[in-house]
Amino acid sequence: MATATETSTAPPTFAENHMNDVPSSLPSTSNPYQAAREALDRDGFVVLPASLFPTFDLASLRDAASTLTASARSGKWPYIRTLPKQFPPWPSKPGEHGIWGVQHLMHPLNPSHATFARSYFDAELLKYVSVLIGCSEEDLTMELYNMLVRPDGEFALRWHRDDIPPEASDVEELERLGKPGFHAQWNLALYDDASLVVVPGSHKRARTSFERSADPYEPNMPGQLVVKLQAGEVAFYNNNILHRGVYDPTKERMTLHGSIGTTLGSSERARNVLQHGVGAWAKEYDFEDFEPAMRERARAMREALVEMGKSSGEVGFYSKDE
Ligand SMILES: O=C(O)CCC(=O)C(=O)O
Repeated sequence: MATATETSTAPPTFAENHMNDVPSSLPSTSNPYQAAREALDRDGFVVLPASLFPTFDLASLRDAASTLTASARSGKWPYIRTLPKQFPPWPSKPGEHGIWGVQHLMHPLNPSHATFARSYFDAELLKYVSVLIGCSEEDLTMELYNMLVRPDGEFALRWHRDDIPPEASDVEELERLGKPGFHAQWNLALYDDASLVVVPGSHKRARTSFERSADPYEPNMPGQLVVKLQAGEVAFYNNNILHRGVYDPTKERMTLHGSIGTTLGSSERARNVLQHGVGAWAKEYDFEDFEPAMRERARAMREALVEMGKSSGEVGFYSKDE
């Protein structure tokens, strides 16, 4: 029989070892995918520890991200988000104010496209994505993979919901929020990152009168929470949660910003995805240099994106910039 001393010196169990990996927002259930979904449904965001994604190769991702960011800042990589513009379309040159994002990480013209694609089509990530969307892995659609970087000067994003304009009435907001999102969106931090600010729970309700009349850059929205990510952590968030970005131009930021959809909702997602221009190159992408299982997954998801492009016609831009 074990004595008290023996018990206290026994090696920690797996659960004890990983207790601090799990952010407090994750409910205690034995199924981690379901736990993530419950937290996302409840709070509108969920942070997953780096330990859940052992195949993410942070060193290679940082290398690839630094090279592409340098190319974007110098005007060589044309797919960028420029200051002071919050929404697409963005110009292809940084101009005098510089950039805050790099678009199309998986574009075949990027010499490191496969490094980024390996993290986007990662088997474990796709399992989370399919549970969070509520579809099977066969129904997943390739969407966007971009990167949010340290802005070249002072910059912040206004409070917004990605897919609901600020002019929407309470009724319109609630109607849209009541519909399924048909995609999952995430930030994967390559360096510690505290730029995303959310109002937890706001993905399930219309804006309060305070939120509605607040300054677009209100620094203290009631209930706001800064989503703090350590390098390697992944935050999934509902793109219609009330959120903004607050950036520190002196601190390195390279956060991969991805979304994956489902064939069950391609018409709803078409404008959101295609306005970023991914349709122009995705059909040329062959994934030849991938290992076979990943190649098959990537091809199927790419085909679903190409189909979405064919059936949606001209989608235009949903530009909320003044
Ligand atoms: O910087 C971030 O993490 C937020 C980005 C964002 O809100 C957006 O692109 O709409």
